[in-house]
Amino acid sequence: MTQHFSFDLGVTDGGARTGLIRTPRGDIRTPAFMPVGTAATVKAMLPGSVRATGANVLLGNTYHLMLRPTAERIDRLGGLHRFMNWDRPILTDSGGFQVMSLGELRKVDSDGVTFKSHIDGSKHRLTPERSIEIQRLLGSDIVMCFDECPALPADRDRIATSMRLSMDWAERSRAAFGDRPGHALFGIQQGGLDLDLRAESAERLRAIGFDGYAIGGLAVGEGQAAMFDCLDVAPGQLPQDRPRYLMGVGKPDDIVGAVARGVDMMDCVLPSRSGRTGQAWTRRGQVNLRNARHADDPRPLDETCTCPACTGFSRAYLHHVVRAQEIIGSMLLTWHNLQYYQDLMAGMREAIGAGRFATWQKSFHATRAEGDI
Ligand code: PRF
Ligand code: ZN
Repeated sequence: MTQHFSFDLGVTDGGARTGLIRTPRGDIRTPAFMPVGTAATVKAMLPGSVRATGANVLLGNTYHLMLRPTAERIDRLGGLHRFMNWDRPILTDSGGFQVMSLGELRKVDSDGVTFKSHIDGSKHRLTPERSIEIQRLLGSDIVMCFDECPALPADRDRIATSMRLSMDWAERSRAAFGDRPGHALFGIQQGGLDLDLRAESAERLRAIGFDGYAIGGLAVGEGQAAMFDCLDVAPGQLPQDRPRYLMGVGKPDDIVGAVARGVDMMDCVLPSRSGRTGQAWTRRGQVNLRNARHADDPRPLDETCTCPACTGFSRAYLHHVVRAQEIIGSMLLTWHNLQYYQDLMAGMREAIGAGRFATWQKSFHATRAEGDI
């Protein structure tokens, strides 16, 4: 196994690309979807089950883990991989975005962010240096720069100032990270929907130099059309030979559109979170299992899916356990949704590799119905 972090670009088909990220903890085939394990768990899933869906990298969160159980405690217990029993790569977000969502509870200055814990109201501070230190204590394989992500819509001045602050913080993140063979540091492009600001941000990041480049500041309320317009340009502003990671995206059709535009990695709480509310994503579209029309339906949720929910249970059973708020309802639907997302990524990797991504994309859209199916 390699002791270094590397990225090999594979096949390019239109804008879409396949690739291979190598890390000492295992390989990540791209395009990759990262299930979210915010609090050292992918909720309702055992690590082995997450692995069984085909996931080879998870996302963890600086913000949540620093508050509870704290980075120092996880370090004393042997690091996040051992703590949560996941031995493959973990990417950690830096906390900037999660702190931003606190609204009233936070205050930004040029050095960092002071905020109150959503758990007990206690006061905390994150700076680029502290965020990088926490991610090192966690044992993260892919560390994210500390950034600020403004909510959209926002005026251009506000977005420009925020982006320049994030670029200063990217420089400080790079210096704090130092040289750690086998571990990677990713920069995060900001700039809202303004392509000139995106270009300026990309230039700053390229000058600093990172192992990978994230596209931040999207999927924050601008809508899919505006996000795609930005993604028609933003990935091309980043280095061709490094992984590109679109943060916090998205619905299946967002993911397909992002891959078509040259994105290699994505993460989203959607498959796991919506699984816990009875929402399922299938090849034919979205299914709300709370709906009474499933009560007598003996068919599987998705007849082509290999997950335990689809091979062992009927829609009627899933409807029942969701309605009765049984824990197994969350377990089965989370598993199914994560399986669907991983199968989606595998299907895209195969199609891109075979040079038939455009055809694949047409059939993806043709098979799906809008709304609840
Ligand atoms: N920055 C960071 N994490 C993020 C984002 C960002 O802009 C987003 C935006 N969709 C999700 N997660 N650090
Ligand atoms: Zn399934």
